[in-house]
Amino acid sequence: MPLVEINFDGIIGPSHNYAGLSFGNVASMGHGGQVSEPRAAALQGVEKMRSNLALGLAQGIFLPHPRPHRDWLARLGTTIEQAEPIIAANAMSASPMWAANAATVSPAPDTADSKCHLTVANLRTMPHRSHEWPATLAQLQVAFANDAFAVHGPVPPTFGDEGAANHMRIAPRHDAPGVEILVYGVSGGAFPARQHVEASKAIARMHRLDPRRTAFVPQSEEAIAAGAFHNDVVAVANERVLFAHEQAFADKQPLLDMCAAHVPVFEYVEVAAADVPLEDAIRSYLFNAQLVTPPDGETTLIVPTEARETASVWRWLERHLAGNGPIRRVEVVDVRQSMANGGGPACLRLRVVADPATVDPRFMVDEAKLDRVADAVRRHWPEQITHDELQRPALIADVERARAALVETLDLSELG
Ligand code: SUG
Repeated sequence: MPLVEINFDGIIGPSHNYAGLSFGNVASMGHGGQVSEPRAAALQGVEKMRSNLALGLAQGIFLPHPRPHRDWLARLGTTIEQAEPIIAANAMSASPMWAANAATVSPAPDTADSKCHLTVANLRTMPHRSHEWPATLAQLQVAFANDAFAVHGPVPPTFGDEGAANHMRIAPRHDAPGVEILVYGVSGGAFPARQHVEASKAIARMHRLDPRRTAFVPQSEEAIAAGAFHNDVVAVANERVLFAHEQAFADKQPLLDMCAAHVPVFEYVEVAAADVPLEDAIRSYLFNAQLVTPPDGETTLIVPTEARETASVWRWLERHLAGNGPIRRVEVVDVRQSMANGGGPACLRLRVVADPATVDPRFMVDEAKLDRVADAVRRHWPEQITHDELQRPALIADVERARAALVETLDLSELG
């Protein structure tokens, strides 16, 4: 079976809430304290996966992590009942839903040993995300236990690594060698730079990438300052196409030259700030879209509803579709619950180029399995969570029971 791109979506967990935990993420900061809807959120995620299946794409899943994170609380010498509210919120976050931050993935055609390499992200910049990696690593080790993969532990926490949200790849096709692009932030602005170049370089070495086909590219300061806390808020790539905002990178020319040199069919699609201001791009998450190649070969951009509601963005997309640009189709998905925490369609998925037969089948989904996931969500996910009830014993019991039901449904008890 040939290598294909599989999108692994993080199932949105039963503790999904708005605690305003991510400094520099304008949606998280703006929605802190609001009432969340975990059930609706998870069903929106399931619907997104269904529309990907309908396009003919291969689809996988990752489990929500156990919440509250009792081990982390114990290492802080406290419990969910006794912790200060901010510590409790950090232990209750459903942030593993954003699977683009789970790991950095280098497909087999790019690596010296022809294995697909995955490095779990340490996510050390934000406290609520810094404790994700052990449970993520445990899932990666089960899902990708086959010899076709090499799964690595995190880069030491001295250097921040936020996974595939800062990684792109340009290749003639998914199954051909390509240029790997590792984007990093330079600190000094008002908001933290979450991806450090030292971490990106460590990953390139661990993944045995060819230095001639590896680019280390700084994010522009204005992008971070405007709220692009990850590169995937201002740029996305798929096969031969790089789609980015004019202000995404500090200096784009060396990157464009490297892509053109190694991938002659490379195409760069830039959105000018004069057409779509950076603020509109970030509010609408135009670039936090899934750019995919369905079996019919028509490059498709899967955008959130917010993109249709932002006049400058929708105008740009309509004009591009009417012209002869490389993006041939736009699909709109509703992931509003995740968007309010700064997570669009692309944040919710990790791309892995692999032969689906080499992946543990419990992590792959079809319509029937998604029906079972949706059923568990409808039966067990809380309808709403208010910010002041994150330590309420009945809610905590519901959240733990809900995840246990899903784990059983998916037959993944070793990750219980
Ligand atoms: O790390 N939001 C996430 C959103 C991650 C989006 N991922 C990508 N761009 N790939 C973050 O900032 C908000 C949690 C809260 O406020 O409760 C949060 O963690």
